[in-house]
This record gives sequence, C-alpha cells and structure tokens, in this order.
Amino acid sequence: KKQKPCVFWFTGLSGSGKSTIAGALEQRLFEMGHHTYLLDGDNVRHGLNKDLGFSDEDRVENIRRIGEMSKLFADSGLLVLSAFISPFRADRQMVRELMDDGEFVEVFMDTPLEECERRDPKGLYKKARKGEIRNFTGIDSAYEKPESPEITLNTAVQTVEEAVDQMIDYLLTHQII
Ligand code: GGZ
Repeated sequence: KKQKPCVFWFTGLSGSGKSTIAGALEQRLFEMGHHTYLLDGDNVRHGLNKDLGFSDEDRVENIRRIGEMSKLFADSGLLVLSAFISPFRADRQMVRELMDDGEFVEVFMDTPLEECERRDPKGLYKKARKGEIRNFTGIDSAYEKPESPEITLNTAVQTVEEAVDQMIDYLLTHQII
C-alpha cells in the first residue's frame, strides 16, 4: 500500500488522550493495510529512556532521543505515531527540523486541564496536588501549547472515531496515504 514516511507527533497533558487516539489511529491504519510504529511512554520510558526522570533537563533529553528514533523509523518507511507530553515548544521544533518538509505532523491534544484532572486514570494529578509528586505537567511544571499545530483535537468534545477520521482526512488530503 502506497504511503509516504511521516511522523504524527502527539503533544498534550497527561490524560489528554494521546495514547488512546494514537492507538485507535494505528488500528485504523492497520485495517487499511498501512505499516505503522507507535512510540509511547510504555515502550520508551521503560526501556531506552529508563535512565531519565521528569526534570526539565531529562524531558529535553527524552524528547531529543525520541525525535531521533522517530526519524529512524520514518526513514525505514513507516508511519510513526509518537505520543509524549513533549511540554516544551523548542524541543518539538527541534524534532520538526530533523524531518523533511511535510513529514512532521504536530497533533495538539487540546483537552482542558480540568478534564484531564477529572479523568486522572492513574491518580497522578491527585498525588501532584497533594505534593507527593513534584514537577507534574500542568500543576507545577510548564506545558507550552503549540502555536500552529497541523491538527488540534479535543477529546473532551470529540469521540475517538471523530478524532481518527480527522487524522485520516489529513493523511489523504496531504497525499501521505
Ligand atoms: C508528567 C508524569 C510525571 C510528571 C510521571 N509529569 O499519563 P501517563 O503518566 O501515563 O503519562 C505521563 C508520562 C509522561 O511521560 P512523557 O515521556 O510523555 O513526558 S515528557 O514528554 O514530558 O518527557 C504520566 C507519567 O509519565 N508521569 N511523572 N512529573 N507526567
């Protein structure tokens, strides 16, 4: 099946739906006969990057390595889906610059903090509010919103299906698939 290399870069708060949407997109692309690779905290922060924590410095290095890895997978011809908070604009810009024009698709998960905190699937926001976790994104660590993302999603008002449809439309209109 024809496809151009590309990196879908999901950015947003913990609980904003990055992994859920990336997983659903991966499933849809698989059904369409495309080859993908999904990078997220589960396969990166527990492996290659298990030496890194959540200081600003470590987050910068986390994103740098993931950016380089995403480029390698894209070079091998895959549609890469990378789902990390990636809170700093400069680091996302650095990854964008690693890629050829049009190959980097920034997907901003614009789910409001209140909704992410209401979901709190791992109870991390609660711990952060109590001061049991420090440097938690959105609480006492910054999240810099993208200024001109290719795609903006809000899972507080969109279904998973609608979000996936929006991304498939993007891939088709930009002739990536
Ligand atoms: C943010 C944290 C923190 C702190 C642990 N701040 O919702 P999750 O649990 O499953 O996903 C979050 C994940 C964030 O890792 P990333 O590699 O995406 O972050 S970054 O791009 O900023 O490097 C959350 C969990 O790790 N987690 N401590 N202090 N999220």
